[in-house]
Amino acid sequence: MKVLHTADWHIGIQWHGVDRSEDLLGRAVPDIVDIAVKEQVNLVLVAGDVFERQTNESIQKAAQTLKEPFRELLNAGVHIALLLGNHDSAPLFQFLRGAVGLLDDHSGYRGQLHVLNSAFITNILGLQIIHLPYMRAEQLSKIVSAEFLDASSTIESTHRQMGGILDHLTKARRRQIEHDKPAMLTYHGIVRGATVGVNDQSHEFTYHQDFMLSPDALLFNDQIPQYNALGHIHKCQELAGSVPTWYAGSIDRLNRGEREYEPSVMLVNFPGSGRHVEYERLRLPRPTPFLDETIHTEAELRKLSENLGHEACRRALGQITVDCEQADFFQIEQLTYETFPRLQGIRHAVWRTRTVSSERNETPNIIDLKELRNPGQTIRSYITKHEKAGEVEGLLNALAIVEGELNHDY
Ligand SMILES: [Mn+2]
Repeated sequence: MKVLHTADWHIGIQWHGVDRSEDLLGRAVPDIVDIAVKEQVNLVLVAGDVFERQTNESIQKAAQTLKEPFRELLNAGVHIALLLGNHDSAPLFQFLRGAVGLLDDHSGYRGQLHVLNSAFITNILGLQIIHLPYMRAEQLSKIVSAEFLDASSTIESTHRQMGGILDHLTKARRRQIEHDKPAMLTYHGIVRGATVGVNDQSHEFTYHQDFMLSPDALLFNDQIPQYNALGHIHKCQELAGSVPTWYAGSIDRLNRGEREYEPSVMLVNFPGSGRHVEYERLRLPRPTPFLDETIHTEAELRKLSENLGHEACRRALGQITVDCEQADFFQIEQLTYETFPRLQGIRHAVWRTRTVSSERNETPNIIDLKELRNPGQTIRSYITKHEKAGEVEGLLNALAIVEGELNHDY
């Protein structure tokens, strides 16, 4: 039984207003389908966040567009399992089943599309899969009795309690599997101990707002082939444990902070005999180039374009800082847009460094703040630098709460 574990597709996501469908549906997803077919996997598991946003037209369109790669997999006899992430909705998955033609009894596909939208166990081709979709505090507290929760609790202690409930639920499911047969656990959310940053930048800066699953609630039997397939954190990474435990990470770079990131999928083989799964991290071949360059002259721009090559320039996103005299800027700016067509129309994607000091005196409005790459980090460093020592902690806590409200799930 061979599984391709992927997660966090975020179909429908934009970068500063630029639609990323060409990157995700035009390259990353077809590349994943190719790998799945070539490697003859039995199951493609998307461990949550297939879609970026719920209930809007572009997402319905995305679901329509997903039907082609999904049909290709199902026709090739590959099963697909979609775990519900915090960005997904069960009706949308159902819509996708309709788009693919699975609501019709005579679809003729050799594979099946499985929607994993509750905390249960599903058996696919003999593999026991414990699935835990992303659960909000309200959903978790419905599962257990209210007296389990301390009404006077702070956000932090509530998160701790929610984490405890989640651990409890996960361990209860774990007890229900047949312990002499291979098993996989898939969860969309944070496992304590996972890291969230590439370089010094975090991917999803509200992680600390969320509750976490404890690593000891995961599968751990090293005498039976077991694997923990995680989603939600955009960075592909292995967690410590007695059985392989991986976040597959996102399938493309989503912002400039991820420009060094290598989007990947996991290939996991549950052998018919033996005690361990075999697994391999496969890097996706065509990640989107993200720029973060400073240039001074047209010659430097030409050299950069030569080094990257035409195709990479055509696809590139990111930012070009131009450090030049005002008189030269217009010309360089035009050439930059010609070289990197996707940067056109994006505020500050191409900008002249010397204009910063004058702009800084303007009162920032909320639109400017939202367009900052990482407003939370900007405000956080401002507080740390400029506020009195005794007030810093309180302000940082307040900021964390505001961030949680503004960016509830990203
Ligand atoms: Mn997520």
